[in-house]
Amino acid sequence: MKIGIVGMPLTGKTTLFNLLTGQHKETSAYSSKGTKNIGIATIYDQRIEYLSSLYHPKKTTYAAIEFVDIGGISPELPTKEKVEIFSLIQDAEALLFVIRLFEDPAVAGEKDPIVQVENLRHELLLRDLEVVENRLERLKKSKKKLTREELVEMEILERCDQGLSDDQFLSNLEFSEDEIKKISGFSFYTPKPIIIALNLSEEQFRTKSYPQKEKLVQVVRNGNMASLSICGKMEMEISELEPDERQLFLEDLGLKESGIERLSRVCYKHLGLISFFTMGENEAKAWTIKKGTHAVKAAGKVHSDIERGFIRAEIARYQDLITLGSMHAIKEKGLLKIEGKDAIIEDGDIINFRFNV
Ligand SMILES: Nc1nc2c(ncn2[C@@H]2O[C@H](COP(=O)(O)OP(=O)(O)OP(=O)(O)O)[C@@H](O)[C@H]2O)c(=O)[nH]1
Ligand SMILES: [Mg+2]
Repeated sequence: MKIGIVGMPLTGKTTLFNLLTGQHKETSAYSSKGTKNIGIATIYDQRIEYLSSLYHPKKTTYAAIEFVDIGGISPELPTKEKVEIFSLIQDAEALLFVIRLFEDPAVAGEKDPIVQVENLRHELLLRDLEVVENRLERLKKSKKKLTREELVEMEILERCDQGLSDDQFLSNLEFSEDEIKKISGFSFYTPKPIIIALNLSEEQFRTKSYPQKEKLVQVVRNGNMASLSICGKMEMEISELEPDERQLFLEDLGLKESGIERLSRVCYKHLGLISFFTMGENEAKAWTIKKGTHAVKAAGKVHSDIERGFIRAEIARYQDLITLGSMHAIKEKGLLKIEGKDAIIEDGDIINFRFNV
């Protein structure tokens, strides 16, 4: 799973990227333009920690999301540069908008959060519109008679064109699964799910009050987005503390976890992702799948051989393990489920796949 970090210049994108991935890329009060940073963020999960404490495997592996941090997008940039910057996140499955609310006279940049969101939306929309119109023009000008396939494509693109021209994201339009497949090759930006990180000052974070709050709630709701508040500066300070100091600091703020842990979890959830776990002497591991995935496909995540030679999945519920304390007890109580290929995997399932190749 890959998420692109998008925002206008100097909103705190690279700062957040560093916090998410544990890297130390340069941040500055001057715009970074065309840089691209790639890194992996761990999805912290108490459950895998518990599994690990129970069985002491040699290795514990958390679920992970890849983040790509790109240069700021400002309306003044030449179109060619904007296209180049966006192309760095063309293959991302979702977008994280970093919207700045903190004020800092030393750091230039757009202050109005609604203007920032609208700007980003507008740029994404334009990118898709350009692609749609170019393709439509080529089809219409074609000297050859259009094939049936091309006629179908044209009809879908006409609807895209209409929607985008009406300021609608493609995610807001209705397409059948088949139609989505037909246009997936264009790698459009506006069907991607969006998560908004509101980068607040410490004061705004503590008081939960900041400019345009109600309007932002509305924008998030209307666009089917997810949003959360964070404070980049404070997160930096938190990340530099020792673990027990960190806990005290968070408790003082009335929080259970850091904003970065929250952010990675919100992304996970908004994308409809869940985790299942595998346990062995060597490794306790969290695997990421979409909600609704069948057992045999989940097996394929672990190894293609296991998918191919799938016999059955032995599934324990995480909650039963918490209650009963061991896999042995779960078996004794008859709570270990034996499932076939089509079983739907639930969040927190602990799975042992039986296979034969
Ligand atoms: N006061 C304050 N400053 C911040 C915060 N987050 C980032 N900054 C500062 O803002 C400046 C820009 O931060 P970056 O993380 O580089 O921002 P960016 O969005 O990656 O910038 P570009 O890539 O140039 O568009 C730096 O000087 C940061 O120290 C914050 O939450 N509060
Ligand atoms: Mg940056």
